[in-house]
Amino acid sequence: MTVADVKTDDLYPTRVGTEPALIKREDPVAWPGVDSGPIDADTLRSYDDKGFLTVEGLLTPAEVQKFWQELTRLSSDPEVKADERTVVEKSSNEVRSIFEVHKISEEIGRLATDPRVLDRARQILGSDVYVHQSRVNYMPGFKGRGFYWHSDFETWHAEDGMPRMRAVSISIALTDNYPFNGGLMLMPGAHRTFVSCVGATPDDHYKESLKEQEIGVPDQDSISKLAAEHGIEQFTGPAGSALMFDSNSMHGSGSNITPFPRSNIFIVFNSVDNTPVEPFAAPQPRPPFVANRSDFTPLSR
Ligand code: 6CS
Ligand code: FE
Repeated sequence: MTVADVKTDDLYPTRVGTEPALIKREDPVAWPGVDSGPIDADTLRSYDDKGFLTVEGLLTPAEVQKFWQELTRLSSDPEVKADERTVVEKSSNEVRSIFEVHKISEEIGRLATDPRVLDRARQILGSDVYVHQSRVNYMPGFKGRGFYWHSDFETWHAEDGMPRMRAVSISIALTDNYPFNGGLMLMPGAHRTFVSCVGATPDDHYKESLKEQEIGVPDQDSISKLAAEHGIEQFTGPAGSALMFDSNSMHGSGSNITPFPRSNIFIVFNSVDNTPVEPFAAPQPRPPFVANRSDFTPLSR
């Protein structure tokens, strides 16, 4: 990595070098600033340590049913299917994800300001927060393709211009998450290492990366090192449970060949003190439906 390629204010240079690199995280994980909330002290410490936490029964069965019906309505609406914010599976043309879903669906939008969700995000990020990105993932049965190992922050930094690791994602399961139907895998503690990737970002990269990411993907040697040091845990649990994970968690999921879909609602909260600047390693920013670059109004209950 030559010095010329790295922006002076870039703590996490990526996609600019010729060799991968492991860079020590400079940012806190659980940020100071919001002293109370639904997360107890032990759980917050564990989040800081592992980079993720789970919430059993975040949604009631009745709410799961309501959101499952909403997901079914969205995926069968031809207008939604034709929308540029909808990504279909490479192999089956079935709906894979719908982005900016908190704006498309009022029901799902209300989740972003639900105290059970919002207060947890504020507590972790230690500040007011806004939605950086939202999506529903369908991971349909039989043909649902997984997501190879990656750090979300690597993409949000390189392509969306997110300066620091001060964002948190919540993945709310609307179907039962089993080990065998593509449950998300994470490396506990790997969030304290930034894996700098090799390979320049192509123009309009998101059109490919949201189907199958190839640039900004960590090299096998780095993944092996992190897996050896931290191990791998898998998020499983009944519909209604939720996973909250740090923007730099190393995570991935296998494909789903079982008849059981693994569908979730995914909302990314960013601190209002961490709003995007110019991309750190991409020719142009990604479109607003993938990365909010204009509305940083603090969310309130
Ligand atoms: O590129 C992104 O922003 C999305 N890609 C993945 C695989 N996870 C995070 C995020 O939704
Ligand atoms: Fe991800």
